[in-house]
Amino acid sequence: MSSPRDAYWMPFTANRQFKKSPRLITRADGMYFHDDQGRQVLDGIAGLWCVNAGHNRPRIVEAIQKQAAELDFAPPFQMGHPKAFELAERLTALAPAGMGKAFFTNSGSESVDTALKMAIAYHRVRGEGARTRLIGRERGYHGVNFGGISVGGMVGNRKMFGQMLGGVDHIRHTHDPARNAFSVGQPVYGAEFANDLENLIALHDASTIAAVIVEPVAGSTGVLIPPQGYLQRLREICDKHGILLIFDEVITGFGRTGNPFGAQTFGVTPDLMTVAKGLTNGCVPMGAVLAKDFIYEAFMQGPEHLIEFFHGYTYSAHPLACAAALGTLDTYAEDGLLTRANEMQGYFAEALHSLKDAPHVIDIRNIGLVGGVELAPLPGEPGKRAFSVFLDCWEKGVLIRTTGDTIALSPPLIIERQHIDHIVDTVRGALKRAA
Ligand code: PXG
Ligand code: PLP
Repeated sequence: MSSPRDAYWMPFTANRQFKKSPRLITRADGMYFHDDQGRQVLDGIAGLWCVNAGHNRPRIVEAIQKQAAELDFAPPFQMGHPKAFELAERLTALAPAGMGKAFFTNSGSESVDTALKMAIAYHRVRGEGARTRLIGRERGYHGVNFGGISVGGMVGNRKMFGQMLGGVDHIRHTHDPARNAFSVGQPVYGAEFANDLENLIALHDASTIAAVIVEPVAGSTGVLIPPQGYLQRLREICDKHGILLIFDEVITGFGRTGNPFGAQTFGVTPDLMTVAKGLTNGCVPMGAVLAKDFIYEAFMQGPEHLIEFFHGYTYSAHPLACAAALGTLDTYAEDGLLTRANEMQGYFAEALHSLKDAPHVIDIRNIGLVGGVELAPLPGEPGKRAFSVFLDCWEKGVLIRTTGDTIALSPPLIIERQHIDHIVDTVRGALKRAA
């Protein structure tokens, strides 16, 4: 029987559970959502890791309103509009040195597939067309398009969808609770996981490998912080073998770890970087790929009237998205938000790790303003315990996120100490009530 809510096939949602007992958000402001029951709910996850400046920020709202009335759309192919160029300048100025080019997309998933295509094409335009292989990592999340799920490593996102891209291989993930459980910040053990890349090079030969893609901090899979020295080791191996290193910074971008990008927090510069989410504070869909200059330059050859890279989206650099992104970057700058996680991370870490003795907790992980609290699964029912904690927190007025049996927290970067206390106390209460 169809109900008024049956037509909407919801993404990454337990549709039947939701429709029996919907959670409808109607309004948001600052650190809070408001639901259709008139309740206020503290946002512990920045919407979905994206509303880094908090909700309903006036500069961004005004920028969008003004843009909608001024220029609704401009074709992005063989045409441009001023804000696209301005945004590319502003964005690359925040990026690590040498990453001077920005290509626009509409999401993290599109950014990932764009970066993978850039990597393969880059080698081809340089005469190394045999370098087509892509290397991802177990438990990686790189969005939901075919390229992204091929290099991704979350079984639920892959197993239903056939063969995916050929010529993809994976290194191991870095989660090692036996040695690293309850690490504060970067775990000590595990740089050697990066040596898996050497094994794959020995297996396939470097001359067949285009790129390696990893999240600096794996978010979606349950907040896995890179072990000390791990990303440096990956960089060294890529350099030694002429392989491009792609950082997927869709979650770590825009201040999450205490710097504009994770690359800066960890002191490792990739060749390509994918961003989305916080680029527009979640207000208008937008993503981007930031590229080192040498990658762009490699494409700039042949007759000048010819297109150099056969790729782009109808809505690449959409005027509304560019306006939202510029308003967002202004807001980040005015409020010092891209480094605020540095100031708050000590308090956040202490509060989070105070859950160590709460029921069911088997590991806690954190960096900047992102945290993971891993629970022992209910026997034979993976994910169920954490989902019950999620529902309990929602009832109590706090929005958290769970993936498997890990609770993920990634609050807006405007968070204050009392909000951190509120989130952690609510999670603690829910853990006490959980089966
Ligand atoms: N790469 C990474 C590292 C991401 O975290 C994407 C790509 C895809 O972005 P789009 O905009 O296409 O969704 C993401 C997105 C979760 C969760 O629960 C995380 C994401 C998306 C949905 C859920 O952790 N991250
Ligand atoms: N499908 C069809 C039939 C199209 O014409 C287009 C774009 O023109 C697309 C898909 C791709 O859409 P987008 O550029 O928004 O990704």
